[in-house]
Amino acid sequence: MPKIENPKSTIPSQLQGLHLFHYDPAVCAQRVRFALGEKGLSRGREVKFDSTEPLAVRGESGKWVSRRVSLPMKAHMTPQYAAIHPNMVVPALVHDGDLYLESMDIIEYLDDAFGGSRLVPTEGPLRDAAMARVEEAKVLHRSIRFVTFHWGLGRLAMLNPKERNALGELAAQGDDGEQLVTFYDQYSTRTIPESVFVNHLKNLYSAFSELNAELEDGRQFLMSDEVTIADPFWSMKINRLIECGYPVEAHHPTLWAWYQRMFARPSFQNEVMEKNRVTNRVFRAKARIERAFGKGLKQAVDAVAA
Ligand SMILES: N[C@@H](CCC(=O)N[C@@H](CS)C(=O)NCC(=O)O)C(=O)O
Repeated sequence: MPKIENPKSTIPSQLQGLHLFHYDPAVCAQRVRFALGEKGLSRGREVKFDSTEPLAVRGESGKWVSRRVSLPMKAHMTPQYAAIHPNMVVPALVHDGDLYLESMDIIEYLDDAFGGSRLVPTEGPLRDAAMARVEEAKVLHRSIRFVTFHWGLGRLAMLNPKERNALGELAAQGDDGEQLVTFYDQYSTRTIPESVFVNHLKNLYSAFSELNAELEDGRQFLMSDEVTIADPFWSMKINRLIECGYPVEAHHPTLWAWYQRMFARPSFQNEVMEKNRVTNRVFRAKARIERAFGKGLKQAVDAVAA
């Protein structure tokens, strides 16, 4: 997979072994951590994301160094992180000084570079089908952002004018490939019409219904009876939506059963949930309150389905 040539930051080239720039509750980082777990690689030392102390730059055998980039603290919107990832999103991976961006590319890279379960099928048609499912999931990531911000994070995710200015300035030097500037400008000034959020929810609902129908042939995982790269892409989305109150079991029962199989895997428990339990509980409690007031994601999904 293409490594990033000449990153602006001097940090990646100093790192030995595997280092993941990530945030525990971030869906895009969760799928990479799941993949690391499936490859038999576990979480090692925790260091500051921009630390170049002698101990912090060292690799650990069979482990990855955790470089936490706090999204609530806006650590991803700093010049230090923007020099590593010009889109200012997590995750980013460094292996022996080489930088890789984009969760799909990172998982493909890990799959080739390490042993453990094979995640990208080697057989042509199965590989193409799995990668098509991943591409579809990537496009729908925008919908996840709209839905989870609206029904999950709410006001907590709004940026004040000073933060929006700082983001705009940083984005002007990078490429803002994830369109953070426009999104945060509109989201923080409440200028996104309700219909836009509902349309994103409809996109997700119809994609989940399609997956649900496919799984009805009895396969254990999305592409076959083996886990592939497609499974973490979709299960992390569902995990986040469940946290926000999406009634998956009621609307997509076969997809729910598949999600349970994914959830039970040690790599899901250890690499995704282990340090995400507090956020998970907070999200779920908030969703319960909103549901009780008739304003939750549950009611919105029921309306989309009606
Ligand atoms: N296409 C990218 C998407 C990365 C992405 O959007 N990451 C989110 C977390 S899931 C992020 O860092 N968002 C920062 C923000 O919304 O401020 C990938 O798959 O790696």
